[in-house]
Amino acid sequence: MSRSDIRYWNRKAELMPREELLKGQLRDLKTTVKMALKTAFYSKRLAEAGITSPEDITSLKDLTKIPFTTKDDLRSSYPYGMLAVPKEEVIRLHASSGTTGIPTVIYHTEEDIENWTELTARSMAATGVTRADVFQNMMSYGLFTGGLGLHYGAERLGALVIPAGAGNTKRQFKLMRDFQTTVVHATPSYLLHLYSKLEEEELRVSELSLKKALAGAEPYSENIRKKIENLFGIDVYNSYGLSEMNGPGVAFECVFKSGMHVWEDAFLLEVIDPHTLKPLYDGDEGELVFTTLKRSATPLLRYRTRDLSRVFPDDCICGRVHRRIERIKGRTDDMLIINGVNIFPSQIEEVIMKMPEVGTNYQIVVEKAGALDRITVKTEVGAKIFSDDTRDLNKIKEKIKNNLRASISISPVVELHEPGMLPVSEGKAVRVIDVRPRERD
Ligand code: DLL
Repeated sequence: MSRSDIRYWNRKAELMPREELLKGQLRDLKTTVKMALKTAFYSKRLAEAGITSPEDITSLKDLTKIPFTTKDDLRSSYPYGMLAVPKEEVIRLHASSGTTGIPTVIYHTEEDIENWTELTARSMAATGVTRADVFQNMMSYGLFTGGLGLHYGAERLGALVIPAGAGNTKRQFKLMRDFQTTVVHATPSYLLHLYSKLEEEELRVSELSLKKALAGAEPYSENIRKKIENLFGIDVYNSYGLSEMNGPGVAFECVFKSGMHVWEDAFLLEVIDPHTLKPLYDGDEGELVFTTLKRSATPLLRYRTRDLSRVFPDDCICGRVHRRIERIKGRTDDMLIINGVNIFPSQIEEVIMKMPEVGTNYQIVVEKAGALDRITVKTEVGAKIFSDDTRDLNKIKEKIKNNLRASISISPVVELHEPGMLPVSEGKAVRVIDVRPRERD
């Protein structure tokens, strides 16, 4: 990539000087506090912290006076406790269900949707998508934000949008071939699944016109990115977002693929230590916390994402003023403790996906074996390897085991599976199955 590959969607918003960005952030933070004070939830929560008017915020440093908001807060104010405008002004809601059953709901006014659309158009343009592209959206449409979120942005950009939705691999291939799709939007696990089905459909990559994939909604390692890029011969760009902050369009890679630019004119970014809750410096790893700056229907202040990352302290070659975050390492709640050793599933993925023998899908199972924890890493390997001598299979098993032991000090049981044998999901991949009894907590 070179400088000539850089495309800006909104030069003013993307290239403004840092001081101007910070000035705008303070102005919009005050507006957000003003809106938040209109909600049943925040009027009480902010008053407890001594904030009763936007004038109580005089600089960005005052942000730390504001209490954090969590997913539980959103749930406990279900359905309308966090709505800041009359219902008549709301034109859409999105909801995410999670595991507890009570959804978290985010409402949008017309202007909120307009702002979100601008952000997703800007994000896609940063990866080089143009009106000449055919964009096949393989994310699910509905309450989930992945489908509609980029759909609107892609239309704004002027691309030809195919609203395919998630799943139905056969139809996805047909659409890709018939309409010469150039850009797809999907979870990384679904992209790997697609590849594993190519052969079954008697298709070759060369028959497709694919150039790019925008991949997100779940964690994936750099090695998974490389794998997808090499298999399809395309560029893969990382896209991060969460339904509480609209959905996709919070942070996106540009053509340089060196971290994701957080659109800081729309989201105030903090990185905190998840234990002490103190803000950290750029470069330090911690939990991402966001405050909405441009949303009136559901303003959210200091929302704790549970996602772990860090801010790159240096500037990107693309010149955008918006700081970049590193690929998400995991969530504070998905760290596994295996016989006392702390590991994130992403570390296991990083090791196994580097190995050429390992196929496109894997799963981690954690269980009790007597007093100890037992971790089993199940991976698919190429069909050819399976038809070979079992001695070769054992060698691969040993190699995976040794690599995991050497780099992250775990000694798992390794199981090899034929391609297509491990479960795939249409939405976010379920990589870890932890069946240890709960009392370990
Ligand atoms: O997954 C929004 C989205 C849709 C993002 C499409 C990107 C593309 P939720 O369902 O609320 O929203 O899940 C949000 O997913 O807190 C992260 O833990 C995880 N996540 C999202 N994108 C990434 C990514 C959408 N690129 C949760 N890398 C977030 C790692 C991601 N994790």
